[in-house]
Formats: sequence, structure tokens, C-alpha cells
Amino acid sequence: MVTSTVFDKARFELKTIMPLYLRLQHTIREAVSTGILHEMDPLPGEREMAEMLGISRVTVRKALADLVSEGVLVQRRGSGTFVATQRGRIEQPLSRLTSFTQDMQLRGLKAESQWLERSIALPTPQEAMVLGLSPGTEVCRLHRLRRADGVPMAIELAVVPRQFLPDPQIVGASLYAALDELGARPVRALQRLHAISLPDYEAGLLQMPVGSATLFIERVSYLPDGRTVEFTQSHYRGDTYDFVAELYVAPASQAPTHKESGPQRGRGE
Ligand code: 16G
Repeated sequence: MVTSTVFDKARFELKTIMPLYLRLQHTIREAVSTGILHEMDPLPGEREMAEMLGISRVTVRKALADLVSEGVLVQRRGSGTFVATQRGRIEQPLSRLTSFTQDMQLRGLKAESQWLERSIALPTPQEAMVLGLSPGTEVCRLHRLRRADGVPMAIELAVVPRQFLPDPQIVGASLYAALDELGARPVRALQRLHAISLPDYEAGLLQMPVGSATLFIERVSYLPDGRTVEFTQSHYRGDTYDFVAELYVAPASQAPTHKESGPQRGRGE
């Protein structure tokens, strides 16, 4: 039975460096992330789990309570504890340069946009710096609320130099499709994301409480010749998006040496 594999006392005792409740949380998280436990799989009862692992029921209760508040597990009164369903969240690989429209299509969802602004303007000082423009050079400002199957997912403000996008009205459903037509689709991008509390205006558009957790993402995209074609600042709903990164061990020749202070920085950073 799956649960006897997951809650195996001998394996559990190997994780000796962690406190017991953290060991149990780690065991459950690992089983969920590796697919040993699936959505809605039932977990053994508190007493049974405590006996299987040789720990107290108080420890089991503490470990489970934290995982319930994190959304890994759900508890149903009278019927026990289950692996939570992750339906509705979108897993977005961090290493693929795709557009919102493509990302949604890949998941069988219909991407839609509501225009908040579509204009020609002068760049802000920050935009001019990031895009490498002199302050008097015009840009297209494309501010959109992005929806998937009618559900608000993100707010994006894309700024593209007019040199690459002469008229913002050219953009229909997809900015990248329009840039593709113009021979200016980006092939490389740098992206940076951090968590913020959702401000007022954005909260209203995303239909989320003010102050809820949001991912603020900045993307700077480049053409094959290295010119900067896009600077986009977005607010993504923290409750619907998981950004997933695949990590590799760097070959010895690329590993940072003691003299280097951090990871190598890419062009344009
Ligand atoms: C993605 C990009 C955004 C780009 C947009 C184009 C992130 C964080 N952002 O949402 O930079 O402008 O796709 O989408 O991934 P579109 O072609 O559907 O308009």
C-alpha cells in the first residue's frame, strides 16, 4: 500500500537532522511532489500515522496543521486528511520564452485581453534606461488585463520602441504574434520576479483582496542582434501561478570560483 511506503519508519528515522514535525512535513511534501501521493489521496488517521512512525499524535497534528494552511493538504471533518487538489493553478516554466496567448493555449485555455491603455508615448526614465533609448524616442504602451477562460490572471504593461512596433493598433490578441509579423519577435529575455502586496487598482482588476500576495514580474526581451525590443512589467495572481525552474549542476568549468561573488550576469542585465 502506498501509505506504508510513504510513512515507513526506517526511512523516516534516516532524516535525523530535522525536528520530528519537520521530518513528517518533508516526507509528505516529497511524496506529493514526486507523485507517490496524488491529489485527493487520503492520508492515514493521526493515530495510525503516529504509530507507523513511532512519534506522538501531537507532533502529527502540528505537522498536518501547517501543511493544511499551506494548501498542500485539506482536512474534511469526519472523513480525514487528503492531498489537496492543485487544479486551477498554472505551472509556468521559467526557462521558455513564450507569450501569454501560447501559454494559455498549451493548457487548453482561451486567452483574452482587456485593453487598459494602447498608446504612443514618450518612455519614462526607467523605460528609456531599460530599453536603451534616448528620452525623446517614442514607444508604444500596451497595458492589458489578461484573462484565461474569463478568469483574470495578470495585468501587463508592455513598452515597445516604435522602431519595432510603429502603431499599437497593429496588436490584436497577441503582442508576440504582431511582433512576429513585423520580423521583431524576441528570441531571448531576462526576467526577474518578486512577491509584492497587491495595490488597490490592480486588486480591483484581478478581483483579489487589496494586499494579497502577487508576483511582480519584469521581462526585458531581445532580438537576435541583441537590440532590446520589449520591457514588460506585470502583476500575476499569486494564487493561480506557479513559476517552475529546472536546475542543473554547472559543468566544473562554469562553476563559480571563490573569487566570484555571484552568478554570471547576462548581457543587458
Ligand atoms: C507574457 C510575457 C510578456 C509578453 C506577453 C506577450 C511573462 C511574465 N510575460 O505574458 O512579457 O509581453 O507574454 O503575450 O511571461 P501575447 O503575445 O499573448 O500578447
